[in-house]
Amino acid sequence: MLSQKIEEICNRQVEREGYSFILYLAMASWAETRGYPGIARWLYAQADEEKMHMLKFIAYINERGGRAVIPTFRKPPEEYESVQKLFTEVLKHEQFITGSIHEIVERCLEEKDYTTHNWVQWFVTEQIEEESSVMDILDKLNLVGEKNMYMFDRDIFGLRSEAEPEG
Ligand code: OFO
Repeated sequence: MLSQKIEEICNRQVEREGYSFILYLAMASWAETRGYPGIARWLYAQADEEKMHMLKFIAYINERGGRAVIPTFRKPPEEYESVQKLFTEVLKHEQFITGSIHEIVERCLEEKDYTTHNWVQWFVTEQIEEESSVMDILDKLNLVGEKNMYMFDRDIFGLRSEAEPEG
């Protein structure tokens, strides 16, 4: 059974993972309309992963005797100045999510909830991977520069194969 404090912080994470989902959808849609199919594909796949993260939290809260609350989400930005700026925002957002997951870890230790502590380790590891893959993309972007966006887009297209919307 989850304590009220753990239930609350896990529900806060439902909102944050859900916002990550729609944030990356908004970014994907922006990239798609700017003629960057590779970047759009990467972001759609990323959005899909975020939806899965949100669902994991919902399932966990409900399985452990809590009640997952589905929140409303604020509207993500529609415009991005450049691909570099967009991926800088992705990295910032992932760093924020890492901090948020670490707060759950801390709360678990305070509450001596070793079950949730163990369960949330999957997210701790996932965040290491997510931050590092975005940092790799930013390194690559710095190398190719704004002028070679066609090449960059073609490159990133090959990184993800799943999650292209139908139609
Ligand atoms: Fe990007 O890992 Fe969830 O939010």
